Amino acid sequence: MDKFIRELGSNGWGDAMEERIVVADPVADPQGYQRELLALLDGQDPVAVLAATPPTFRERTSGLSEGLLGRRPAPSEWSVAELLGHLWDSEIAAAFRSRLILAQDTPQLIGYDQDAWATLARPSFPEMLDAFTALRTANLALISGTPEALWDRFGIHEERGPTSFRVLNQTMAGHDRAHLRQLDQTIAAVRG
Ligand code: NI
Repeated sequence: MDKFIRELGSNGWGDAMEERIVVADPVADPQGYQRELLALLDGQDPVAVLAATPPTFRERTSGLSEGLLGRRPAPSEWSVAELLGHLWDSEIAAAFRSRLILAQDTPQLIGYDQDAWATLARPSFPEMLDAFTALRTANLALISGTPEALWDRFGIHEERGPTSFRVLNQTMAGHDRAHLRQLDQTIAAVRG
């Protein structure tokens, strides 16, 4: 998300891995990128998809050694731990943006440099997994507890324009699916 949804943008490490999952360049073609994430959702209930991700991530990574969790499949691709860190950062951003959309009138949804965030200090893998799970649970409470009539409230996304609460949730669910695929590929690659 160059600024906003630069998914491992063209200069970021992890770029190659993400490109295998999502074709559209998130910086050059943010609308196409969003369409691809929504296509990954494939009409499924975003709440169900979002709820399934933390336990799925936990299950697929249980038993992996610290060494494997931290191993990059290639110098330019994220490790499992770095991938979780990206989901954690995305969850923080979504938590803030969804609250802006619901509580303020057409707020600006400012971007962040995900590659720069990825360099910041993080908790250990188990702590981050617990934190991600807890924040996702809180965000799901917000989503589930928000009346349907409010799902069309929107903010102005820096790159994608007007973005409703509904589309934000759907995009996050598609983003989960993209990165769970990446997770499977990463685990297979580092196990060798
Ligand atoms: Ni991503």
